[in-house]
Amino acid sequence: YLIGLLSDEDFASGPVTTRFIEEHPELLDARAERERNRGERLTRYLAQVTVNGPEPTLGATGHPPAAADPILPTLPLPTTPGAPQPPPPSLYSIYKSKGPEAFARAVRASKATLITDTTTRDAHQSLLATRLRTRDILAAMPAMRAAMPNAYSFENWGGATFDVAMRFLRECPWERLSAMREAVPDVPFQMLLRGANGVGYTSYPDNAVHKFCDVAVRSGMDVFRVFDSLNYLPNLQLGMDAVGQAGGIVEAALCYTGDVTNPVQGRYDLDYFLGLARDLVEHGTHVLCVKDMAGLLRPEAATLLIGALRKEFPNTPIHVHTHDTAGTGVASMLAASRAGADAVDAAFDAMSGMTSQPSLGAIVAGLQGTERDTGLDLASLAPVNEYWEGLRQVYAPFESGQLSGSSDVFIHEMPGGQLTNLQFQSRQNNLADRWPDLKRAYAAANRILGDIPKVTPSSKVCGDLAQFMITNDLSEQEVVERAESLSFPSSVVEYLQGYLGVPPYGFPEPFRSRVLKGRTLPSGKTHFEGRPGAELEPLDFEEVEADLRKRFGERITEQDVMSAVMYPSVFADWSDFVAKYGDVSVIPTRQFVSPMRVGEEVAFEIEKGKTLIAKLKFVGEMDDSGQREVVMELNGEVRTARVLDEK
Ligand code: 3PY
Ligand code: ZN
Repeated sequence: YLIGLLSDEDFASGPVTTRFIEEHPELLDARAERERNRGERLTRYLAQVTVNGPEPTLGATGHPPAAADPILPTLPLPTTPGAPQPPPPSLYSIYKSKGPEAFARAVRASKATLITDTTTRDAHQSLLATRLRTRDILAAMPAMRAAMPNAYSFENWGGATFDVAMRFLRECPWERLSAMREAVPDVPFQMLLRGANGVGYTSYPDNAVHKFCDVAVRSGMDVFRVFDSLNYLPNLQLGMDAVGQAGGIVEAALCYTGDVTNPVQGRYDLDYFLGLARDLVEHGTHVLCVKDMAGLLRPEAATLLIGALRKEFPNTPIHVHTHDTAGTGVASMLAASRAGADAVDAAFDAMSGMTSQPSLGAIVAGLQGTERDTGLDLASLAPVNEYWEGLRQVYAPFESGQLSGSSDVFIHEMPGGQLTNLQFQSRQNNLADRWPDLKRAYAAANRILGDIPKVTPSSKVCGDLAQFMITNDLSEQEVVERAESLSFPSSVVEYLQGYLGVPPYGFPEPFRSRVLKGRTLPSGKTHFEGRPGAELEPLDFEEVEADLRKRFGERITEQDVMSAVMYPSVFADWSDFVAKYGDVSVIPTRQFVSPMRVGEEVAFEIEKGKTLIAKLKFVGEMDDSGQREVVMELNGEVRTARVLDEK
């Protein structure tokens, strides 16, 4: 209670005497009451999971999490006397003291190939349906910091993590960001920003994207990888401007698709990518990223593309991102490094491979002793990797079931995250036998849509069309011929209406005209002419905040406002959940995803220095109203909850 009291405003600003406590016993009571309440709500959650399992939307399969806890990695921090020191100054301190341009110069000047570790964003998004929880990420952070003090960055936020945190994990994405920042005060953090789509799936008003970036920078984000799912320049420019004006490091990305060494029908050839890169550099990107979201950048293609970019942009840092879907990732990143890339993405070995990023250890070993040596030490990376190895087994309920790499990605071109997600969904819906058909339909859907880069959200359009074709047993030819009479998924119609922008080689005709026949936008036009976000009214954030306060109380923060702007109904649903169960992010993952057994005990910190120990004592028979009595001991006190058995 005393720790809590110290943060009480009256107490902190007033004269510090023990009489204060005597004079305000109600403060102690109020705090005790709040804690009791918090314990009560968390017990209710544990009881609910014990009777009904985790929320069905969490998507946990029947695979039980491993019984053993992962071994916490401990490595001496650079601040520990005698610990190995990174070569000063760190990239983070350069950025903070001299700005993004100085950061870019330092990256360009580095002989070492720099590494971005993606374990805490894209790797788990691709392998574990984005389900890594904050507490497990935080447990690795100090050791990651010690093992990789001169990383280009830790990619740990944005992309799907924002949505999934609230929607499924019932956590606050912003609290995750500040907690990570506190744990790692000196390595750049990186996020994935979907350009004009922010961290969502559709265009937001311009001021929403600007404000989001501003709040993100102030909350601890540094490098923003900005992409657009159609490589549509106006969308990209909006995201770049938003990051730049917020003071972040702009890393504009060209989304790689096709095969630059063997362009089909003259599309996605070297001229296309160089042209786009020129536009991004002219628009002032600090760093140029080649974003190979599906793992299509073969080693020869990396040599050609990165070599050409290096030659044309000698002063701009180049950062390469890939997925290891077919198993070519390490070879491609080594080729990219040789061709002049300054930084490449990798994931800790245990969280690498297949649809994730290539293995960090393999890349480090591959460059060891060369003039582009990463400077990372395999022995220091090992304890962190062991942690991820152990932890991944706790997340067994979220594995996609994929056992190996698969080179048919060069045919269907599905991005890493989507591939595992669709495979997972096929299994959940008992459609595993249709999975090969779905992949073929995806390739056909891409041709129908005009052969587009496929990444969130254009990849969803392609996936929705493929599923529509499978469900309705439609061939590629039938989809085009019968386009006027079919009721397509809304994402397909909206894509054709220009909601995502304009694809690189234009919209497919006559398919588009057929689908749009007789349809109009709210504006009365058949489709958007340019950047769709340009037609959206600016948001009034004060109004949004006032509305949220009315609905959810006074605790609404600036960050909450941005969460609600990005995902209004997800935010509302999450707030209702928190009101009912409290902050479940403190519960260890095993008990979060799987029922406790009678006699099992779990301990967790609800705040620094305050631990709760919950023990399951008894689960009763179902009564006439379908409820079960669940008896728990909470720090020795008996608590009883009645839970409706929904199974
Ligand atoms: C995302 O948008 O979340 C992606 O990971 C795209 O590659
Ligand atoms: Zn990716």
